[in-house]
Amino acid sequence: MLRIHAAELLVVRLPLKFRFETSFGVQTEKVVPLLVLHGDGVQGLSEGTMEFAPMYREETIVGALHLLREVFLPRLLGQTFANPEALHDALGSFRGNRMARAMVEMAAWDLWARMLNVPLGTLLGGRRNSVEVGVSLGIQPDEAATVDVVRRHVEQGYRRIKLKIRPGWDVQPVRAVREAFPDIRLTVDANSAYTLADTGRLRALDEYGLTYIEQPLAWDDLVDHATLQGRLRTPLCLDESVASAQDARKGLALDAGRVINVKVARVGGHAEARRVHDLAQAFGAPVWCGGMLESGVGRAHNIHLSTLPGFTLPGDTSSASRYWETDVVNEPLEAHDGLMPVPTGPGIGVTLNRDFVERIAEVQEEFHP
Ligand code: OSB
Ligand code: MG
Repeated sequence: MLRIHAAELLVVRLPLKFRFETSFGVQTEKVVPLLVLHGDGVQGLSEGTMEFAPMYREETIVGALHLLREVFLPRLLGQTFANPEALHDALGSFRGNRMARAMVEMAAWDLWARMLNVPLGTLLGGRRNSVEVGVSLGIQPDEAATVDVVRRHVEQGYRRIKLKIRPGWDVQPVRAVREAFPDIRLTVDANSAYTLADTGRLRALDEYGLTYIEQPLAWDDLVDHATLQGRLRTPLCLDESVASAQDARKGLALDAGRVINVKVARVGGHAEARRVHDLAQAFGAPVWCGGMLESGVGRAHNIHLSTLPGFTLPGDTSSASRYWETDVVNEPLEAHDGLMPVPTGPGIGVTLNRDFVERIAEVQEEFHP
């Protein structure tokens, strides 16, 4: 049984080691909300991946903090649940806000796995001890800088390079990178910056052997993606517009995309992420695990999810040291030759660096029944 005795909310601000530019803006730091659920002698950890401003999807950090403090945690504290799914069901009457609900659900999975003394990946049904990873590279000032940053990451062994693109910065970087590296697995991510009026521009990308084009059209669209897919040879990959297994089913049934980027928090947690994975497998569609510039807590969750067998394309969960001078967890999460080892301890297999986190915390609150 899963008994929730207490909870802690911590919010830290981490400077990013690189400037991350996408079609929706520039990021130089990350605000990371962390949740600790206290059970019987063990603690479960999770990280919120909603952002300061609703640029990727609609959820925000202040919105999530409000829901956790005033709505979700009061429903869970002092209660006992049969398993993480039963705990998640206790929040089932609430609409949307999947990233906020996922914070509770993911911490419950970590807590449950630690209680059972098994790695989370094993509990979810995964069987790998390392997962293949690539990198997501932000928009660079010019083509030379793009080729340069790609070269550095290819040399580190990353198994796929993803370039962020936007209208006016798409064919040029892709052509430059493809000329320099004819054989690498290459993809692009537009974060919803295009419309069907740009079909010609996107069709020009068909020449460069991309594994997929990620989320070219609106964040909440499936229908226009299906129209676009009918006009392109390159597979589309859905990210923003899949918030559930039902969305995945509709997207694949419509041929709105042929690949799915699974982000565990975007779909509301591990149980729903596994349903997206299972559904995609039934359609014969590959999935891969996306990232949201996570700290070590969210990164460890992503690694465990990626051990499921349908994750057949490299994910975005690259080495933590690429992002942070100091991480919030004690264990290094480092890929070698494009393979990220799965932490072997119980649960997500990482522990909070309390000294560091409490020293920099902008929010530190405790909750009791
Ligand atoms: O679209 O996959 C995305 C980061 C923030 C928001 C959206 C996305 C991303 C990334 C970075 O691509 C992936 C990572 O390195 O964690
Ligand atoms: Mg994306």
